[in-house]
Amino acid sequence: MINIKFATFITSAVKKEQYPQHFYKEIAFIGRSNVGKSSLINLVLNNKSLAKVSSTPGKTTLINFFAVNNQFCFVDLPGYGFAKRSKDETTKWGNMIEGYLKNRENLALFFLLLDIRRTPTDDDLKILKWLSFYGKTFAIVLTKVDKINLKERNQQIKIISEETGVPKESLILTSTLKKMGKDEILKRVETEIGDYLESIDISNIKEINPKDSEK
Ligand SMILES: Nc1nc2c(ncn2[C@@H]2O[C@H](COP(=O)(O)OP(=O)(O)O)[C@@H](O)[C@H]2O)c(=O)[nH]1
Ligand SMILES: [Mg+2]
Repeated sequence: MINIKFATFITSAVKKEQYPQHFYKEIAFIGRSNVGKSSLINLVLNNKSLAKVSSTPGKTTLINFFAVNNQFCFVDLPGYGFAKRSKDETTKWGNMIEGYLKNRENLALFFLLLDIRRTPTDDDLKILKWLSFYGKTFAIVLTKVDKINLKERNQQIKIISEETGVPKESLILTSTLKKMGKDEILKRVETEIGDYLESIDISNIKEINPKDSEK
């Protein structure tokens, strides 16, 4: 199992030219605002300061890159679903996400977060369409599982599975409140990039200097 030793903020980006230049495989996270993305990234990385970075005013609408163990990279994509967002902002958001999906060869795995209590929205489904259009590997993570009882949970799992076309048993259940789901997330990451992790000798990898990549 992947052992998280440390994670550091690398840089923020909007377009391709601003993405960090590295060979790290990237694991991207996306979801509606308030779905629990920051909380989940914190749980997985045991690191409270990272989410602080991504909730810094201005940075929530950017793509934020974090190096993990100097082995791979977590990518925090901007949230969506703000009722008040203008058409212009929505277009900008779409271009940013689609641009990342289209252009980033490092992208190894994509986690789409859905609140277990909600039926997936058009925006959620739009992301799924892009993922299959660009042939990207993804997993669906259900958040806030603690908020409903077992019966409701099973009902929601059935609805979400039907709406997304993802088999029930492939949905990853999480609750940051109950510290549930961290191992499942890391296992999924390992399934995807385990061979790559074994192939790199981390003793040779230079420490990332965040200032370098922000130039
Ligand atoms: N009960 C419960 N609350 C959660 C969970 N995950 C996040 N929250 C709460 O949901 C709100 C939004 O979480 P946050 O991580 O900031 O969402 P983000 O906007 O997607 O980054 C916060 O008040 C969190 O405390 C969870 O698993 N269970
Ligand atoms: Mg957040």
